[in-house]
Amino acid sequence: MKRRKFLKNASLTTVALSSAISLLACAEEETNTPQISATTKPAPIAICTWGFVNANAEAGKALENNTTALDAAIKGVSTEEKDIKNTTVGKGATPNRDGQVTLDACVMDSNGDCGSVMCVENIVHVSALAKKVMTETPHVILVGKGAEAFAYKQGFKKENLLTQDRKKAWQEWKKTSKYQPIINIENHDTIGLLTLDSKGDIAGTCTTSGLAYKMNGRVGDSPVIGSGLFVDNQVGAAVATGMGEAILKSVGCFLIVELMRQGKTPQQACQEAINRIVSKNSNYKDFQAAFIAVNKAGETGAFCIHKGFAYMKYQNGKNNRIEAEYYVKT
Ligand code: SD4
Repeated sequence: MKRRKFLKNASLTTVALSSAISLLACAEEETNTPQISATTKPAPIAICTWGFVNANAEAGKALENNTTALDAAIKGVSTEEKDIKNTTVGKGATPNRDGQVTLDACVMDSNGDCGSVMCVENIVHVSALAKKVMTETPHVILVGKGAEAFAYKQGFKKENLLTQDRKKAWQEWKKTSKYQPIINIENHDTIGLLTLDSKGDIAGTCTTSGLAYKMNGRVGDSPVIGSGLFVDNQVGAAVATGMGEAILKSVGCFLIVELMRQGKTPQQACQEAINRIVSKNSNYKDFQAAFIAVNKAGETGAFCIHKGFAYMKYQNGKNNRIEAEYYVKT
């Protein structure tokens, strides 16, 4: 009797379990099903933060020559990394409060693989270095001296990143040493670049020196996967610029991709992520934060806290500057 009851219960449990499993499978299938279906494959697209005309055109042209999404993105941002006039990226960037230029970067590709380097000195092309972390190590993140040593092993050149101009500005800053860990309209230029290639695959990269005169060791959102950059090839991608601490706290780029998965347009998703930052930071009027995004169908969008942020969009041989919508209307 007991055995029969046990068997009956066991088979009921099996039925219940298998229906629970199939329900779970359905739910999983639902969340994994991309909501964005491109009816016709979009022409390759490159978008980047701020008005980096040349960087974005480089990426866009590379895509038109069938370069993969990630390599095109890295090619684009390398233009800014080597440009000493850009004081927030690569060579010629503003140092930390101790006079050292330390760089952060990350990459993410259409397979969902990613690499990141943080607080690296003496290496110009940290976006390419982040790709090497992704392809040549079993890891995702390398920091500081370890990342630098790895760079030399990979054939990267040692270069002094601190220009005379930035050294002078730092010495001037030291006279008052006013620590203003705030990113506003004047002091940022981080380049985040997203690409959709001729096969329809999506990738992105983000590269920066972060906050001017930051504390030694400070790392912002830019090299943090999910915060500064996120790519899901089924859905789309997002990249951030602005006040890293606020962006980190909201894991903004992951949020945007998940919102697009649920059916929001890139524009709506970027706006929602900024709303989230605004609602959680009572000092939002003091800093800038901005996101740009692209989805699988080739739609793009951007949103920021304050007026003054624009992004570049390259498609079909045209490289357009698009002013982003913003939250603070006063
Ligand atoms: C950071 N988000 O380190 C970066 C800075 C930035 O334009 O985007 N500047 O916080």
